[in-house]
Amino acid sequence: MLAAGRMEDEEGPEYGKPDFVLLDQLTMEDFMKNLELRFEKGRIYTYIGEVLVSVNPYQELPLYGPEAIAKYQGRELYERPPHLYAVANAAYKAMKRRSRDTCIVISGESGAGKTEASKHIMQYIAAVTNPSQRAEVERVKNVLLKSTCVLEAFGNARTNRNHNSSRFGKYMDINFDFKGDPVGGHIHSYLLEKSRVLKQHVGERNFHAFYQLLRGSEDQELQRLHLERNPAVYNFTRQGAGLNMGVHNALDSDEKSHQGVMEAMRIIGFSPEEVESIHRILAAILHLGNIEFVETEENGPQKGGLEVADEALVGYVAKLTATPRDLVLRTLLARTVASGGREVIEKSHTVAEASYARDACAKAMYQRLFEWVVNKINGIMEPRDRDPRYDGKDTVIGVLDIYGFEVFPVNSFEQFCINYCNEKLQQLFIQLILKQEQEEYEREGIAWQTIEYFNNATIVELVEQPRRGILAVLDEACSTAGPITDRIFLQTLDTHHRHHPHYSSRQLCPTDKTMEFGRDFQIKHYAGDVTYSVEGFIDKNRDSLFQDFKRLLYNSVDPTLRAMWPDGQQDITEVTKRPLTAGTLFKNSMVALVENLASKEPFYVRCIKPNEDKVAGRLDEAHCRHQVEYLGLLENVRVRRAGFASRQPYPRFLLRYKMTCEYTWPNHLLGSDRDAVSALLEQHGLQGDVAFGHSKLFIRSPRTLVTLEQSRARLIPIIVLLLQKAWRGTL
Ligand code: AOV
Ligand code: MG
Repeated sequence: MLAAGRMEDEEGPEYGKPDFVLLDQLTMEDFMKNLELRFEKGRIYTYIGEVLVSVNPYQELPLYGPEAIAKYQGRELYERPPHLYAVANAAYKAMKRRSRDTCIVISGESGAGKTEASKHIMQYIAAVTNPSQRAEVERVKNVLLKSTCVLEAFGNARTNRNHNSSRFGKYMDINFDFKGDPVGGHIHSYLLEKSRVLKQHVGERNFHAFYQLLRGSEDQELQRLHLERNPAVYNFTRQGAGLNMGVHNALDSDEKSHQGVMEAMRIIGFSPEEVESIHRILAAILHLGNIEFVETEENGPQKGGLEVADEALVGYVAKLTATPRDLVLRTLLARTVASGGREVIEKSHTVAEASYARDACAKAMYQRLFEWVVNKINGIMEPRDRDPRYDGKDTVIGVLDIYGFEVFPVNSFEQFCINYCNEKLQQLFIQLILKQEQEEYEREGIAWQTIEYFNNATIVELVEQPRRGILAVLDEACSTAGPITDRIFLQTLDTHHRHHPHYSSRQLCPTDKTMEFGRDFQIKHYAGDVTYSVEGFIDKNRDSLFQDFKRLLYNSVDPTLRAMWPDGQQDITEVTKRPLTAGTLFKNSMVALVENLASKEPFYVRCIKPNEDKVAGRLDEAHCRHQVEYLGLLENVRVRRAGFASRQPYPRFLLRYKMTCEYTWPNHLLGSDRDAVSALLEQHGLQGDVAFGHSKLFIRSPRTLVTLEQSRARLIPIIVLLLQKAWRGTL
């Protein structure tokens, strides 16, 4: 078990190296030994330069809270033991000092601790800002903090990999004014895994919000919604009915969370009517899920041989969505189609079509609800009451917490998108940390030996390449008129990628029995091999919903629900343009995300999952080694070691340390800043640890910086005293 002791300021040798760069020898064995040693001692954080490696402890450690925050506030990265707070602080300082947008990119596989990390970062930022207690800033901070709880309720679910797994990607910008206080924010959400609304794997649950509503509502409220408390009553929640949230903290039951979410929504600024609408929509989705269709003998003009097994449910859906009952029934049983010109005819569904349409509607209702919640929060967080003198000069810290790489026994379109997203982020990491680093040495004229690393660009290409990439082939299949099967889609993929080193299928590799013929393809991802079942790919990519449902919900008298369906205004005869597919929309949003992140100064948190069983304090060596390998952490250290831990432009270096040297204080009279820096380092005996670039000083070991920092800290009180005396004229 972990020694959950108090956080120490010192990082003695018994805790291993706080930075992997400081390892005596850089082998995988040494890396793992250091990681394990630190983990055993409750040191879950370790640096690689400015990158933070974090191992999920699966238990509460006394590392967080106001006391710990105070220790990191305003400090330099190396002054305190490695911590998320130090990274948050570094990102904040970089933004404030240099007026540069920064971002914190948190990556790692499902359950590695990304979401928890993002919450600690937000808490740090909230704690260290707004010392003057401005009301507007407090309001924004409250919304920022509380939004997490609401989004988790609607966007997280229990999976077999993580009991509180994010089923959407989240990138949150926090806007800061010229004083460095948060004045607003914006959340971008990425592809919610909405298929979960319909179906969950054994041991998994639907989104938390459903169980919270059922288990946490008062009896009266449930009666109003025509709901029963037991989730086993509903098709959509039956699968996970016996399961609790299962989150780390045992107190976090659905019931308690419900109260927390209600409170958070109130604080954020959701009106009671809006909260009521949200609950009605959730309830309507649950009822919709229980509606079943049966064929009838009689062939009435309206029903066309189809009817709903339990008509009371139709009444509930109509009441909860504030739409006419007859119309709900008609929309469930038939659809209108344009038959040339402005003519429309009504076409009855078969049982299969009606069930399909019902499911598509349930998924879409949930997705629109989720997006509406995100937009509502964004509206409230939009920066307002800006000082006109500084308007438009906000700087931003972005925090990225996205769904981690995941593999399940059966993987579908959603896993494909999630894992593609992780490939993109890994690529960005390579570009920013490895490539950029090497390029800088070249630019500055510093001798450099290139380091080999696995570049996953080829896998990203396999997915997103125009025309031949998997997404393009999928789109092509979706736009083909007439019946196109998942099997044909797979065959086309095989034709295009039969020689691709990262693609295979059973047809191409008949000896591989892990894949099923005509059903699966496999991608060798940077983080491991994943077999995807093509079943449902085309359908999920097309993501269509009959216009009748959109129109029905747009015509609701509930203003909140109506606002979620603006496209319901269109008439069936006007709906001709094919909308972008889910895959293409996702790809576009990923490209934009990566561009956005690349334009900011990045800070990285690399999360590691210690074991597959969510057990506290147990680190499985092989499991972690695999992650260290695919995350490219050893290469990261190598680049850092071959290179230099820190680099600073000469003027900035002088500004900070000139007081520590008689030749440079208060101003140097030497030829150039570079000469002055050289004299300063010589006086400290540190010249052996640095290299002089064209414009920057490159410092090999963090110890050099620590020595300089300590020397500076010793001198500051003396200098302050001298200055005070000078002002008083007593000197
Ligand atoms: P994830 O965000 O990386 O997975 P989470 O942040 O949800 O993973 O972490 C999973 C669980 O691990 C949490 O619910 C906690 O129980 C525990 N945990 C994580 N970090 C800590 C910590 N610092 N201290 C204590 N417990 C922790 V996913 O969202 O599935 O990719 O899609
Ligand atoms: Mg998460």
